[in-house]
Amino acid sequence: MTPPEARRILVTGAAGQIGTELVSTVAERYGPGAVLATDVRDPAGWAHDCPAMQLNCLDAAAVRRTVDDFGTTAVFHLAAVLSAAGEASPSAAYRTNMDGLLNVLEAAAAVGCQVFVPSSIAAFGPTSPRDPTPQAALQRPTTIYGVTKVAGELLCDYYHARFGVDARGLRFPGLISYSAPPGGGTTDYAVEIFHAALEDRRYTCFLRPDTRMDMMYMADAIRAAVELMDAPVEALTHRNAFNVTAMQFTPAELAEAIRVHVPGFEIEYDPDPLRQSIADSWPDRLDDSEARSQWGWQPEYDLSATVSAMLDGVGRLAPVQAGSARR
Ligand code: AKB
Repeated sequence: MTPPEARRILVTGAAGQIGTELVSTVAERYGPGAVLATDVRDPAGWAHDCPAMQLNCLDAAAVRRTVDDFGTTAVFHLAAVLSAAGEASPSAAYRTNMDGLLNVLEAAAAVGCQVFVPSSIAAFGPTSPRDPTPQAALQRPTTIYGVTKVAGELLCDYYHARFGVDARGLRFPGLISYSAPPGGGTTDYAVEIFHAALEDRRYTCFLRPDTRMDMMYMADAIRAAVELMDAPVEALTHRNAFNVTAMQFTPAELAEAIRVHVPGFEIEYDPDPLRQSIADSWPDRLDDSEARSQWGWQPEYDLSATVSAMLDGVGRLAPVQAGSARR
């Protein structure tokens, strides 16, 4: 394991929902010079205070060169197309999610660095057990995103077995955060609802009120990724695709929890057939006992802590609207 002072962490998809918060966390932990934030988007508008550059993960030579030049010890590979966006263009989603990962794993095999790859509840499908979904369960997802997540899990295992790449990963539930929008997921309602609650005191949800899904607050997700990457290898029976979870709720239950802080908040439902069918195919709750026993995973944010943190964070983004909508 690379000592903390020698870490050189390259993040792909750094301008995205996970990347934005991961970059700040690792820059704070290892120093801004130890982190290189990359994204296919132009870095001009990003809020990072560490070095940042444009990088298209589909450009294998550029990925290899960047990993090499930075002296990378770990890549957090977050560049991906999410579930609903993937259905708009399955072949493009396949290329981004699979070829991008392949290029990162190839570069990691060449330089001998670690790789973190997020998988998802989307790696399961309607034939998987739903509540709880075991660590090892039938995986027959029905979205292109889910297909790439299962294939990505296998590719990471393969690069470890064949080339010794220390590729680790987590199956994340829906992630809730305020620093950057999620963009194109099925669980995005659980982020949008907070902005709507503070701006308009009403929200139209694209899922049915009783759609239960697994969720996690971003601070827990970032901590889980960093802790897994730091876990001593002897403690791990496997490295990749650990189920992790923090809470489960429906849109109706989330609205109720928000109403505690935003009296009069109203929610109505106008289910979108695509996103509803995706949500209906996903687990209600992952069984994360392997993550808990192998590397000590423990979530800190439940529904009520998440709602408080989100209202606080979103309120700080938009102080005028937030102030008028909160008690
Ligand atoms: C999505 O909704 O597509 C993602 C996920 C659950 O992986 N948030």
